[in-house]
Amino acid sequence: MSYRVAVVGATGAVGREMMTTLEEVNFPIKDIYAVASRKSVGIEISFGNRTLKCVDLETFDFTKVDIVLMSAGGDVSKAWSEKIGKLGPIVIDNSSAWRMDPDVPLIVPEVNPDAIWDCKKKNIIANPNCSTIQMVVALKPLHDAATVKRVIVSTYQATAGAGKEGMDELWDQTKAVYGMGEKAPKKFTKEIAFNVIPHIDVFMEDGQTKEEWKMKVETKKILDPNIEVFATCVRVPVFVGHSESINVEFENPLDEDEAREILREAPGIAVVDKRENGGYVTPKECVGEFDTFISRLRKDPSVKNGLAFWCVSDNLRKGAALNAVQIAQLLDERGVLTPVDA
Ligand code: 11C
Repeated sequence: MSYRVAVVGATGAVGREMMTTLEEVNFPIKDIYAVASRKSVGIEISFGNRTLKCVDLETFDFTKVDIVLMSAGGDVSKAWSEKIGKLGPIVIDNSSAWRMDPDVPLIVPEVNPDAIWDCKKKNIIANPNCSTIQMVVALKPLHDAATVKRVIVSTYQATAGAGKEGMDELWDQTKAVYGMGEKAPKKFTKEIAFNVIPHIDVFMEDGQTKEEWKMKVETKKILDPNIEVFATCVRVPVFVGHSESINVEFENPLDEDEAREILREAPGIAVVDKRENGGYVTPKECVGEFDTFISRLRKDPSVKNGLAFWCVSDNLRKGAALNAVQIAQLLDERGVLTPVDA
């Protein structure tokens, strides 16, 4: 029982993680193709102990695959995903192009797996924004226990969220301090090395940024439209791993010890919360991990039924590639797709 898979955008930071993750979770693969834009044709990509050569998106025959993992940006996805879906395969798209389309499910497998069947409308499934994914993984079991009313979140987002160019800019500017690199900002609006920037994605009319808006509307679509979310999204000089400080107001009382136990039992979550020096997780420690880590869980006495916690996750893994691969696993588990050799 196996599937034919294409990764579109295979040379990018997330595309490469998709390859690594498919291999690590031992996804049942019959054939795998690395697909990219024409300028990347021939570039070699590792898949386990094999080396794949990138093939051209423009000429690739999508009828020969069952699943397409797409991480090539919103414009490429808008131009290609619907066309590919009409040819038969299911596209799992990592961009923001389709997330708010009512005919496209937006899925985090630990949170709303039953939405998977809605993919039949367009043969597209949207992968949420990285900062939303880790937050809803943490909120879901707490929402089931005490009904989340309102969330105030401040993010500390790694440069990997802006792709390889974002990480390169942090590296170059760090070296520039020692006279060995380029200092002028290119990808970010201000210097990111030894700095923080309270701005991710474009500004909207009401003063929030699109990243902040995404955290609100995506949480409503994935978890519950009644939840109010107010976000402040900040870029920090970290290579990989997004952190979030989250304050939650619940409808019903939820004791902090009970919440800790609920989170310990929940899928995709690891609680590291020792209330001592170093008894919490930082982004450096979450790199390459599959779990979303919860630390610093405590009562927020400033509101009725309030809790606060620290949430860290690898934005290239659970925030992107891993969640996409878990959606592919869900397609398999729920029998949405027929394996080629069934
Ligand atoms: C960042 N969260 O850290 C963004 C990257 O909508 O998929 C992902 C943007 C998206 O810059």
